[in-house]
Amino acid sequence: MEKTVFLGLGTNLGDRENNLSMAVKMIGEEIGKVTDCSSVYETEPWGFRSDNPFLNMVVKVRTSLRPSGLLGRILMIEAKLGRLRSGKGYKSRTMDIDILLYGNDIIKKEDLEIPHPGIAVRRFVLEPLCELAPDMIHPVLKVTFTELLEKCGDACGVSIKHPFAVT
Ligand code: PH2
Ligand code: MG
Ligand code: MG
Repeated sequence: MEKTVFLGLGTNLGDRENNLSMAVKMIGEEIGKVTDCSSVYETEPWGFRSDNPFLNMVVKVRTSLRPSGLLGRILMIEAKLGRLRSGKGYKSRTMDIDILLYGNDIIKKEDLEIPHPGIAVRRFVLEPLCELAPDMIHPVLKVTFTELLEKCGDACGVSIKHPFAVT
């Protein structure tokens, strides 16, 4: 059975624009049909200190992968794009792909929590997500993403940069 999933993409190392283009291309090849893309946003690092600002965006995908298989493909794409994982805490990275939503499913496992627990407190997720799904109800919090954005106290800078161009 196919599911509609929303993925959050973030990059603050290397050629950020190319990292996003490659990630969206690989998502289309490895995960499923990309049916919608938000604009690209330039965002201040949230939750850690870095001189490298992020580019963030959200994509909507139809996939027949189960959540564990989806996570496996995501980790593979991140690695192919040069993601190095080390130690604890947030680090600058070439590519981070987070599963924000998997249909309306609620999943709580050691290695995977869906909806992504950070959605409501991260403006860099809510702004692009509201472009694609403003009226969708958060499966756990039971309010729309627009309402979550209006109530979001996150003061980290988020500015829309340009539409995402499929290359
Ligand atoms: N991702 C994080 C931590 N902080 N800040 C911004 N602006 N964008 C991100 O994608 C991001 C972050 C953890 O994955
Ligand atoms: Mg993340
Ligand atoms: Mg991640």
